[in-house]
Amino acid sequence: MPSVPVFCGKDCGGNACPLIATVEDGRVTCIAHNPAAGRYLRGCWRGYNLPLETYAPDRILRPLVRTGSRGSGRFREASWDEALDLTARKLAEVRARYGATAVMNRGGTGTTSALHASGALLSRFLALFGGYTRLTGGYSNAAAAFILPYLLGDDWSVSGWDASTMQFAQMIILWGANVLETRQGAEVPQRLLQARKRGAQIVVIDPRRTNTVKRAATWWIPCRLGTDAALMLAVLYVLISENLVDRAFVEAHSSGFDQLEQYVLGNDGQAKSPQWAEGICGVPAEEIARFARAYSAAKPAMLLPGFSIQRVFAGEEPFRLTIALQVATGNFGKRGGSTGSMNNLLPSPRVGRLPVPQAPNLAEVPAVRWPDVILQGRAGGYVVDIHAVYNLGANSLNQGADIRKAMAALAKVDFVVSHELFMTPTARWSDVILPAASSLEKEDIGIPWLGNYLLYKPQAVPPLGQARSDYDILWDLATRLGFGQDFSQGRSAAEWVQHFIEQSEITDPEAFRRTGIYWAPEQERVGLAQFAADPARFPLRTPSGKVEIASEAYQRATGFPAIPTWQAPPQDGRYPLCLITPKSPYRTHSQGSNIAEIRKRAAHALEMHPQDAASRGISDGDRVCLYNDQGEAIIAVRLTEDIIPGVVCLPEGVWVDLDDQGRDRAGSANMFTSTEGTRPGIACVMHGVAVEVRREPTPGLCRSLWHIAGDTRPPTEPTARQLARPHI
Ligand SMILES: Nc1nc2c(c(=O)[nH]1)N[C@H]1C(S)=C(S)[C@@H](COP(=O)(O)OP(=O)(O)OC[C@H]3O[C@@H](n4cnc5c(=O)[nH]c(N)nc54)[C@H](O)[C@@H]3O)O[C@H]1N2
Ligand SMILES: Nc1nc2c(c(=O)[nH]1)N[C@H]1C(S)=C(S)[C@@H](COP(=O)(O)OP(=O)(O)OC[C@H]3O[C@@H](n4cnc5c(=O)[nH]c(N)nc54)[C@H](O)[C@@H]3O)O[C@H]1N2
Ligand SMILES: [Mo]
Repeated sequence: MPSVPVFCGKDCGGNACPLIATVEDGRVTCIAHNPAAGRYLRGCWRGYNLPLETYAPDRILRPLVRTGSRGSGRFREASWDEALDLTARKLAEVRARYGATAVMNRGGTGTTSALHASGALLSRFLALFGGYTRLTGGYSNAAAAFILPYLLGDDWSVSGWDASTMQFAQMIILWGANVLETRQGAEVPQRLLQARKRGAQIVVIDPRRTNTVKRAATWWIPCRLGTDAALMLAVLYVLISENLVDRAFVEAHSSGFDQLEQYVLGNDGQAKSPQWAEGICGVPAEEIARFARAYSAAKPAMLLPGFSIQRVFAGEEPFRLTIALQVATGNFGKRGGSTGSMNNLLPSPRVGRLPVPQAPNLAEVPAVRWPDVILQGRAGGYVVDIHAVYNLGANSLNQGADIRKAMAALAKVDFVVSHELFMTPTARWSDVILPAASSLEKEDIGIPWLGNYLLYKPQAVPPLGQARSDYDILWDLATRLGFGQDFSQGRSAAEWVQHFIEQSEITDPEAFRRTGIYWAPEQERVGLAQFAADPARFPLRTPSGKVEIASEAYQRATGFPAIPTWQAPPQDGRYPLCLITPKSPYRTHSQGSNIAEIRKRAAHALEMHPQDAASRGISDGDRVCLYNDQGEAIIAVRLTEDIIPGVVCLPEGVWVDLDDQGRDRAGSANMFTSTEGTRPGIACVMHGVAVEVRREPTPGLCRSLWHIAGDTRPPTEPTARQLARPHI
């Protein structure tokens, strides 16, 4: 029974996790841990269930062309020739009439590896096509990516750390980071559990009692959504007023701390004391002070912020403060400490990757605003009018903000094409759907989210039905449009992979292909360690050569204060509850939303604290209406004390399913989010969304709710063996 190394290659927080697939009679029957990767670097539930995706009964296996109105879901099967001819003709028409930038590049995060990377593939194709409109910022970390260059200069891109350095931390602060479920590096979960075992203090700051809290935390500090900046300022207040700041470190490594200090002490008339913060974030003043003291005493302390804390109103501020905190406590750039920046900012080993040429014509618009760009175009002040949308590895309609606006946008353009495995809401709103090969059906090199290693997978099984790899699809399309040779450079997918390995630092390619893993020599990297050790000799590339805690450049460019400040989110009395839309442990974003086994694992429901339910006459299992100005959903409610009062939780990624009144019956998180974005970064806001909940007229209908969210279709094969795998 042959087994081969594989990995998912999805934008899942791991991106490259070491797995082994067993192949029997041309089918993958089991996925297990790849022992060559050792004990820390491990896969998760999602990887062990890869076959559920490949062998799902509703997988699209032939090209489809729309027959009903757009969004109606009516399609007919077509030959590859017909579907590709039609796509090439439509794209060429749009280009001839409006210019190439009239095509919006919606390359998503479906695949992230060296060759079959949705974003790079589509950008390469469209650059050679003549240009496109590019979405900037993305949904993951746009606010952080906006602000970090002001603090750290170009060095922000190397400000992370290797997961193995968690073994040196005395305290690990997971600030809005649920790493046992979102990973943030495939080695992070096991390293965290190990740290817990050896007695490190593990503090989790999160409005939910997550699995990370339950399994790893020694201290859970529940705080209100989007109030982290206030809590951080109050921690600084304690450090300053109790003389716990590492003054020598601050002096040598940062500029502008004095300005922040004045603000914290109240030069605007308000001291940012724990008592002040308690009223905002709900954490008792005494606990804030206790936390600040423990933090300053633990050496080294590692602060790992989730991306969540910047996907909120004024999301630019929290990452300025996580960095200020690590500087103030002298943990910045130390082994077992961290810079306070995103942890996944370190280079991966040298290896070839699909080149993306410069596009001759390029328009740029902020990702979160993509529906507005289509709906308003130049007349609305945007730089371009969009006439075609190209989705590749993206469930754009479901995963961007404001689904109803996104529907209106997709209805407006002349042409929409998607490469997909499934009839996602976005595919449904397309004119042509091109069936894509799944992860197990493609050879590739895995580039990790975090870590100094690479993975290899051969094609474990050939594509099912008529599915083809995105590379092959685009090559064919490029040939029809007259640039096939430029696109492929004459290389098949396998030849590109071979070429990438030849360009790499891997010294034993045969072992890489056989074991599926290459470890680079250095495994304990600490971002900005040289600067931390000797700031005079290794200055940062910022105006002061130091961490710019006050950034005049930022103030000049944006008109916002040079130092991080507390900006209270606007209140709307109609919507007193705060919605949180985190990742599901069982899905990568919207992937798996259609798969019965996965839905059964995580019956989808709105989570709510019993206090909030009682005041609204709601009981566990009731059907409720969740609503705000953006939209409405009818959904089952699950009461839990694992969430603080005032906050409700709806995991992101469930496919929208509108009834004839335009209400969502599935509970898709982006029915409620807005395309407005933060200021000044125009980054998405997906946590801390103002909503209200009311009981629907027929209470109790969903007492057996843990079945309505599931699916009644017969289970797909293979089943039991996959589901038996433990996750993490
Ligand atoms: N299972 C799974 N893991 C994933 C992904 C996935 O799809 N599925 N996607 C990956 C991708 S692409 C990304 S960008 C990352 C994103 O990673 P994150 O943005 O960090 O993930 P979230 O689940 O949104 O939030 C993490 C935790 O923060 C908490 N939280 C939310 N808002 C706040 C807040 O205002 N303050 C505080 N203190 N806590 C808050 C949530 O309750 C949640 O437990 O995850 C990656 N990991
Ligand atoms: N409310 C809310 N919304 C969010 C978030 C949130 O926290 N809350 N998180 C945001 C974040 S961080 C991100 S990164 C985005 C992600 O948003 P998207 O990039 O849209 O990610 P997915 O939902 O995973 O969609 C990927 C699609 O690619 C398809 N696919 C998988 N493999 C392949 C392949 O090999 N080829 C092709 N052609 N297709 C493939 C899958 O079937 C799936 O439909 O979502 C964002 N949306
Ligand atoms: Mo993301």
